[in-house]
Amino acid sequence: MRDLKARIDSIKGDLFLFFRTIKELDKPLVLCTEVQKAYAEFVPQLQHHNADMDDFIQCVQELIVYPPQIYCAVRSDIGKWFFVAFDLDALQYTLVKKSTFLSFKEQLVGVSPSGQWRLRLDVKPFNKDFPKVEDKKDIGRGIEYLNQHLSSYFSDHNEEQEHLLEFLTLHHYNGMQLLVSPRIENLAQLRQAVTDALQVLSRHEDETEYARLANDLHSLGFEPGWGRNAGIIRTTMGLLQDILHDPEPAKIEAFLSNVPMIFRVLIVSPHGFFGQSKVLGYPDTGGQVVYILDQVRALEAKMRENVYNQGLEIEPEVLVLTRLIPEAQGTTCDQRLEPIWGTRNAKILRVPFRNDDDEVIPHWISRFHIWPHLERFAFDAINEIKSEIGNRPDLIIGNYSDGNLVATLISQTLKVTQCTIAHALEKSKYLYSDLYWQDNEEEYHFSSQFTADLIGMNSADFIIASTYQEIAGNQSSIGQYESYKTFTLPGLYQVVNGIDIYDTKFNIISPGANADVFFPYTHHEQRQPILHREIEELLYGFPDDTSRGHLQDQQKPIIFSIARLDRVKNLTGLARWFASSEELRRRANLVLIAGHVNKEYSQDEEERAQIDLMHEIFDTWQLDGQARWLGIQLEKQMTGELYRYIADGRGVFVQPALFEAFGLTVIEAMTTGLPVFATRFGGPLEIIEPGVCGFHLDPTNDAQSTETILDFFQSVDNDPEYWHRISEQAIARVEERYNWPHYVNRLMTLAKVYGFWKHMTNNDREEIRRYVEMFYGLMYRPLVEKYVRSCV
Ligand code: UDP
Ligand code: LCN
Repeated sequence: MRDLKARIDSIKGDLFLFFRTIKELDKPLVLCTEVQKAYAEFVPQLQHHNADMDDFIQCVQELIVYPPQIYCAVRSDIGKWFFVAFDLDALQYTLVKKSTFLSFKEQLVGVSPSGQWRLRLDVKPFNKDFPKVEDKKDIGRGIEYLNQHLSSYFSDHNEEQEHLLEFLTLHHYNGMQLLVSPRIENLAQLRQAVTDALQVLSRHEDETEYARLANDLHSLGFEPGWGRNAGIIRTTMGLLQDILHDPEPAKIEAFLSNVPMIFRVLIVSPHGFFGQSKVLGYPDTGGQVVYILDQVRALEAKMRENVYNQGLEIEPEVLVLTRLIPEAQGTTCDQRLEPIWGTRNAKILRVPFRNDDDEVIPHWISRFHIWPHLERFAFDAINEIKSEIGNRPDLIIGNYSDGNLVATLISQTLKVTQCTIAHALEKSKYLYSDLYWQDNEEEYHFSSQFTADLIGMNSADFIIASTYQEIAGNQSSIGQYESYKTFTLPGLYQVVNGIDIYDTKFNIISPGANADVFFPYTHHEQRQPILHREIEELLYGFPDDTSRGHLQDQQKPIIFSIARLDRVKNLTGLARWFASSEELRRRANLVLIAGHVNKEYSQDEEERAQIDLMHEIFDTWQLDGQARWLGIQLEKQMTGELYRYIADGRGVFVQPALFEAFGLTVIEAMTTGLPVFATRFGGPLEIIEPGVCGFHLDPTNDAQSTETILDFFQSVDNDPEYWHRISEQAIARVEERYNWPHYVNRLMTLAKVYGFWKHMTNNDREEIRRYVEMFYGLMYRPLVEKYVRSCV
């Protein structure tokens, strides 16, 4: 605090001068971009340029201006915030508590800052004894800190090693004891048994099969699961011996990774049309579905490999739980069970939503409106899950706000390790969706969603993020999770500490693209020329009920984009950039795959508004000869070959979203070799190294976005190799960083390490569990009940 004060004191004079100009803006809420703009105009008035002042202004996130007071939210570093109240009359300032700042801010929606009782959520006290990441650069590498923590735990406490023994005797599969028999009752016995077992193993070649060793190991107290041959068993037992004597962090992780504990995984993703065909591009059905299906394939393969190496004859099971929709619109979403292609045993299990009269709800419900159905869905699903896999799962992975809430309810009921994946947190997608929640309640129900998010993230044993920015943003912008740290839903509750992004539960593992579908355009032997005629028909055909525009000049390269047609994806923005640049229209054609061309086919309000807008742009700018809009659902193989076909013609891919949480299309396009231009707001900022393997766009700046794309085409004119250089680097970048085998390797390790950690800290977690449960019962449930009543 003293440091902060000293910092402010050193710039106090200039700061008060600057705030006078802010006051003249006559706006109660001044956003950081506006602060910076006002500051740039103000700087020439300063007698001396003040670098400390520049730094301070850079950190200002927002100003709440009710003269003579200005309250200021300052993000001094990633995840580090403080709040200051300035009095322009008294020329004084004070550092204020978060809750004071939030209450002051609530004036913006007409709530008086004082004289009212407020409900405040604060999870900080519950987490004070748990390890934290220390350095901002390590945010998202929670497991490394946890391993260190476990290491010092084991070194200092015999008692904790007893936990390890207890943990090793816990593992069973369908009644079969694994790893350590309960006959080994204490640590001394375990240590001796390990030494004896290693002695036995030393007499065998690495390749000696487990069956030949089973009797000897059994007589020492060891059960199946240590490995399929002497070499693997020796490694795993050696790791255990090391841990019992000198528990180094890396060895703890390596040992736990070998423990057979995950045979059944439940993945939860309730909303949308979750299917394998004819669903992508619907309002709620995009990357999350693609991600989960690719994840399942890679996960099952990894689990099978693990089980094989552990010497066990167990068939791993993966179940994706989603909603059954009787009005399935030609998809398989009305089927209870659907095997997942490319797996041996993984399935989609669909459970319907039911109303209070126990009737199945037949129609699709947007993800923004499904909140009242989730509790019933979770408890109905528990029985169905048990009947499918005959037991409780060993790991539950929730996806998106709704899936994470359901995963919380199921995990807490069945007492299973819970992993949370957000995919996208809507709070950062929709500016000030927290403060103005009441204005958007009917359309979006953000109050339920953000409450569910807080419950999900605080219940999770570990959280997987796709990028660093998803958790913590960067030096100048806030992370998606970070935005849940301190905020207010005026009239409902204030969040003083909602989540700590330095928590060790955060881990970054980026997804990849399915390598069988998305591979470089140069891999000719793998390509499918058989699809080219259909692709040409798609690209150069005539308009009909599902398409608009007919490309006149087929020689031009294609500027391509594919996305759900929602406002934030901003495909209408891309159409506008293209339309308004004569030069771009002269050089390239535009092809968009998005939503529906015929509004009658859409049930989603936001999509319908975008359809109207897209037609308006086509009409106003007379785009039909140079742009083509396809409102179709493509099979994945076709999408992969389409990207490559466009790369053959030296086209490019543009992802123009106002915000993109991660951006699978960016990965897909890059891996096929298309130069990519993608939004700088969100995941693509991290995926793309600008000028090396692609380019960033500022979607709020039409002129600059058009310019960036145009510059590229001009550079290619000057040096045709330029396209190839970017293309090669894009392929290399994805190969190196975004792949599923790496992903599932890490996921399995996390599941085991955090599963073990959960076992160790079960009692200590009880308090936060109860707190979150209370929040669920007293906040979330009444919220959704109110919503149900308002619909009646
Ligand atoms: N997609 C598709 N057809 C469409 C729109 C999207 O096949 O009409 C696919 C796209 O190829 C990608 C996914 O859906 O695999 C979209 O993922 P992304 O992460 O880009 O965005 P999201 O829809 O998840 O926000
Ligand atoms: C949801 C999103 O909005 C995308 O940014 C992600 O790529 C996708 O999910 C998969 O995680």
